[in-house]
Amino acid sequence: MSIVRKFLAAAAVAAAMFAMPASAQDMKIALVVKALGNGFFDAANKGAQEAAKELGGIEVIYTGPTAATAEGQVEIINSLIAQNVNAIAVSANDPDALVPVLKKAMERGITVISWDSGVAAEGRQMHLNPSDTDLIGETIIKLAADYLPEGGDVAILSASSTATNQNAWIEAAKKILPEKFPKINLVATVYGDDDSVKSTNEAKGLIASYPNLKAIIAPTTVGVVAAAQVVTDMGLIGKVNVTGLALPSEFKQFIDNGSSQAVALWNPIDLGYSAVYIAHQLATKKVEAKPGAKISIGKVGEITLDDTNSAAMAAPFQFDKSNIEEFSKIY
Ligand code: RAM
Repeated sequence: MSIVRKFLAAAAVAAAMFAMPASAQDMKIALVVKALGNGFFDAANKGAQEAAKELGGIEVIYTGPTAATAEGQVEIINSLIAQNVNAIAVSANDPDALVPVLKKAMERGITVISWDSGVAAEGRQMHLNPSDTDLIGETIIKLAADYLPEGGDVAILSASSTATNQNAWIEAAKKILPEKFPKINLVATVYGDDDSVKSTNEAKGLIASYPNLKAIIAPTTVGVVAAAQVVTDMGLIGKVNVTGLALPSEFKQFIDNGSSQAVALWNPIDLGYSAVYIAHQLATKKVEAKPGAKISIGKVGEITLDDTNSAAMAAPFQFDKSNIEEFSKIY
């Protein structure tokens, strides 16, 4: 090949490189969830992919352990660091256990945020709550109290005992109980680990232990389905009302059959969209995570970080017979 030809060939390669599609320079944002196989996180991933498409040049890596454990997440985050991702957005199974590995990620220049279920402040740049913690705490009790005018025994069926989000909501719920809902008697809090089988067994255990139980409050989309199925199967519809936080597409059948009067949730698609949008803003240095910072979340709006570098998205919606059909088609 002549020198001129060689030069022309090299120039063609260089030109082709410049013309390469954005995907060749993709920013990699990992959406690490509590566990795979959870419809709530699948819906969040839908929003995450939407944000990636809208912003362009982003590959979202949707990942998580098979069971909702911190150890599983540590392993995954280590491998994401090795893959050189640009950002990690995690819904944590434990506020503290992930801190060392997330610190390591940040030291390597990886943007780290938590969303849905937070990590301690030293393990992330910011945290996105789906909604105000006190409001969710009050909402889950009110959902039960609204259908118990005479009051009575209720129990909580939670996710894992270390889940930051559920623990914060339960604490908020307990705080307002005596003052706002004096007739509601919280008899127990049990943990189903966002696992259907364990949640089913825990729901059965509550029914066996507390014969006067009037409501099971499950602030987890996995637990609430398990509890409603138990109430249905045991013929307890009308005796034990199941409520909490539920994904309308998974839960519609239990509003329809009367094992639940009403449940609540925020939009999980918007939550996943926001997590990726924020991670991108931080990773591209468009904004710095610090108290008072205003961060755009595209079509969802804007958040302002508080003094713990946290912010909340929007108020939860309530679903009952009047609207669950419509929402079940969306998420
Ligand atoms: C489960 C998870 C998640 C929580 C929802 C309400 O899917 O525990 O973290 O936000 O329920």
